[in-house]
Amino acid sequence: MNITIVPTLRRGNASLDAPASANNKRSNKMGRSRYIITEPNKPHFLTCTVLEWLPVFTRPETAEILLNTWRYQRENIGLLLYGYVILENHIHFIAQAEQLDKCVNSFKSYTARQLIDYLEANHVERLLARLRFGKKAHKTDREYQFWQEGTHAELMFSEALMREKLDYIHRNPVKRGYVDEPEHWRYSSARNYAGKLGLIEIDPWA
Ligand code: NI
Repeated sequence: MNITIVPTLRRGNASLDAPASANNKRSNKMGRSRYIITEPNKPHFLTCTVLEWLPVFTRPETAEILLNTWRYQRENIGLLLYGYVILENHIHFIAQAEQLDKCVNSFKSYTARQLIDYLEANHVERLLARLRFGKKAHKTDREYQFWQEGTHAELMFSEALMREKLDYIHRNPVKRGYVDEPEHWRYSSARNYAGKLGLIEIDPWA
């Protein structure tokens, strides 16, 4: 799993024209353009999407798996989690770590395994069939593909952008019409920022 940087701020960046690394060559061969997080210790806005936008996080138990994994990474590998939201088929979060790229990759692979285990144990056959069907043929190390490949990552290079993205994250469930106010959505850090108790602790951007 690579980290894809798609933001406007990267466009036209001269470093993108640098000689292709082995990794880039492989990506080009596969017809994808991919960029690695170039400043892996800085805060980034990240988006992970379930394969084919399948609605998996409609059950509290599945969202729990994500929350527990963030909790573990905060407590054990120094993840700074500034904000997050879980929607039924994708998540957004703003995070920082010494090696954020590795951190996100392990988040994705660990949660994918746990979520597949959950779906199997609960015989959610239709979802599993789609996740099995969507698996890329070249991925012989697994039976299912859970997350879409790559992770949308944007460097939070300014205070203003950080504020804007936190607000964007917290307003996601409102924009979708699920709730009237950001802090009415349990599965985001909106409550933490409103001075209420959130489902997990975060690292509020002061
Ligand atoms: Ni969204």
